[in-house]
Formats: sequence, structure tokens, C-alpha cells
Amino acid sequence: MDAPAPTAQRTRRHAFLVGLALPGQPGWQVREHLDELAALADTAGADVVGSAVQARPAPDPRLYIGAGKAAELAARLPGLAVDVVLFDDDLTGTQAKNLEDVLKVPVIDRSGVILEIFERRARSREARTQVELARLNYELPRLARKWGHLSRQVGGIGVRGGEGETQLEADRRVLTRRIAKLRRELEHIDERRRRQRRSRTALPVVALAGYTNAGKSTLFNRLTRDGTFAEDRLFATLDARVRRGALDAERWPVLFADTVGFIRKLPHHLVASFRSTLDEVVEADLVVHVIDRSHPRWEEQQRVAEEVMASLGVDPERVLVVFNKADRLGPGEPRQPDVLHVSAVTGEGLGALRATIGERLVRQRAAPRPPFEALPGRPGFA
Ligand SMILES: Nc1nc2c(ncn2[C@@H]2O[C@H](COP(=O)(O)OP(=O)(O)OP(=O)(O)O)[C@@H](O)[C@H]2O)c(=O)[nH]1
Ligand SMILES: [Mg+2]
Repeated sequence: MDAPAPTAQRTRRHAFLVGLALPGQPGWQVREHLDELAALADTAGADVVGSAVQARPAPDPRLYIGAGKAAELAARLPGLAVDVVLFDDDLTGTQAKNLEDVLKVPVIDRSGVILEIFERRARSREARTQVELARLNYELPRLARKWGHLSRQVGGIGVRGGEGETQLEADRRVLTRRIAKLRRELEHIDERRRRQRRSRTALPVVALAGYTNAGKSTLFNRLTRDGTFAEDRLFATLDARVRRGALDAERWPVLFADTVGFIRKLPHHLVASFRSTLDEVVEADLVVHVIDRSHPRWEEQQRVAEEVMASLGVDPERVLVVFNKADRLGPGEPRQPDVLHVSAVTGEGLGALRATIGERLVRQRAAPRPPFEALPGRPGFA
């Protein structure tokens, strides 16, 4: 086999994945989480060249993995031309610093990878502000590590530890000030969004929410005939998008909102920063929880999405669960009779979905059905 190309000749980084198997955690689950980390790495622009799992009673406070395992990895990484090592759980600043010392390559934890993806994806000013805020909140407790590197580099020319402290304090002040500024900016954006929501026509809002890659944007396109960006990548959508659609041939108009996807171990800074985007879900009259029923771990994804929605304060009574990607289910696979099965790709089940949304809205009295004549005959509403 050819030797791997050196970093300078590659456009994508080589990533090596590391996960822990804690007591009571089945092997398949650790694998599955690493598979998801691999998908995240791919989306963040890295090719996975290898992975390792270590069984431990608990993460090591100094190195996350054991010292022996770390030494073994350090010996293995150069042969794979690894540029970065990704850890499936969040690392403390100390763990990350110690790991970088041993492994001699940058180390990024799961939150860091998700942040990188969000940074690549953020387009609107709102999304960019939200991501930057999340990044700074993420970096703040890790500043000591950065300065640690710097002080080691310049240590040989007589910089004393005391000056390092001063620099650290100064960096912290700069970050804290910037965080405060971004928070104020987001408050303004928030206020504008709230005004927009208030000034919208009194149409009911149906938000599509769920695990990343479940098919929310594809379904949104189907329901609104819009060309929203849908892609087989994690976190294709970062901005909540709101567009008119109709519930039946008689043109019962509603607003559909497409939202950012959820993922397990979603960094809480990100959730907090995306609060104004996620408010679209919280304030919707109805939340359609889109589940990729063809995914081998759909039940876990459903649970994660439910947990995130609960933490946002979404009322479970206002949630309609929908199994998407029904076209991928084998003919022999049993279907749950009480759950709507749809396919955003083939269009299967969409009529039933529209009808059910309408029934739920009426039942919740969010949308007393307007007389047909009163509705504007807008084109493209069928
Ligand atoms: N086979 C099949 N594929 C689907 C279906 N719905 C969506 N997909 C595919 O699933 C992938 C993800 O779809 P998106 O609509 O981008 O998913 P999303 O939930 O918006 O994802 P994020 O914005 O990343 O959270 C795309 O490749 C879609 O073509 C479906 O019903 N059947
Ligand atoms: Mg999307």
C-alpha cells in the first residue's frame, strides 16, 4: 500500500476517532456513536483513517483514556498521517492539553466538531452570531490550554509564569467582552424575530423538528414547494425557515417552519445560542417530529429529539410524531398502526399527513377552519 500523502498535499484532514466503552454500555452502542462521529467528521471536512475504543470503568481525569492506550495511539498515528484526533465525548481543558502533549496532534472533542460544522454552515447574520457566541463560550474554559502551548513555545527565552497569567487574564477579558457584545446583538435579533412573528398573518405555524438528517427540509420542500437546501449531510439546515403551504386541495393555508436538526450530545452552548432559532419550534402551534424510520437507531434518535424538545419547553401535547423515509422500509417490515408513515421523496402518506395536521390544529383550536371563499386563491398551494 502507498504511504499516506502528507498533510500539505491533501485538502481534507485525516481524522482518527476515539471512544470509551463505559460499564453497562453495549459494544454496538459505542460503535454506533463512533459511526455518527465519523459522519460528523466527514461533514466537517475530514476523512476518517482509523478508530479505537477503550473499555474503562470511567474516563481518566488526566487523559480521558488510559496512559497505556494513549502511548499506543501516539505510536500508531504517524503511520496513518493523522492530522487530528476526535474524541466522542467532551474533554476537559486539562484532558485535551495532556492528550495533545502525548499524541502530538490537535485533539477535538465532539462539541468542537459540531461547532466546526455549524461554523461552516452558518450563512445568515443571525446564525453566524449564534455560532460565534457558542464558540467563545466553548473556548473560554479552554483558554488556559491555548496559553499553555504558547508559554511552552516562548518559555525558552525567559518568559515567566506570572506573565502567562497576565496574558491569560487579558485574553479572558477580551473574550468576555466579545461574548457580552454578541449577547446584546442576539437580543436585538431576537426582538426583531419576535416582531416579525407578531406581524405575520394569523396563520397557524407548523414546525418541522427532529434529529439531523431525518428529512425535515425535504418534507418542508414537499409541503411548501420551496427549494430549501436538503442534503445527505448532518446539519444541512441552520436557519429556521418559514414558508406558506396548504393543508388540502381547498387551500387551507398554514406556515411551515423548517428548523435546525438535533443530535445526541448536542453541546448545550449551541442549544442556548440557537435559542432564537429554536423558538420557532417552541412557539409553533404544532410541532411535527420527523423521524427517519429507516435509520437503524431511529428509536434512540427519537428519544434524543424528545429530550431536546423537552429541555426547550415544547409541550408534548403539541407534537405529532411522523415516521419518514417509509419508502426505505422493506415490505415485510411491520408498520406501527398509530403512527403516520410518510416519504418525503416519493410523496407517500403526505395527504394523510396534511389531513392529520389539520385535525390536530382544529382540535387544539389554533386554527378554526376559515370558510373556503375567504381564502385567497394563491397559485402553487395545492
Ligand atoms: N429515501 C428517502 N430519503 C429521504 C426522505 N426524506 C429525506 N431523505 C433524504 O435524507 C437526506 C436528509 O434530508 P434533509 O431533508 O436534508 O434532512 P434534514 O432533517 O433537513 O437534515 P438537517 O437539516 O441536516 O438536520 C437527504 O439525502 C434526503 O434526500 C425519504 O422520505 N426517503
Ligand atoms: Mg434540514
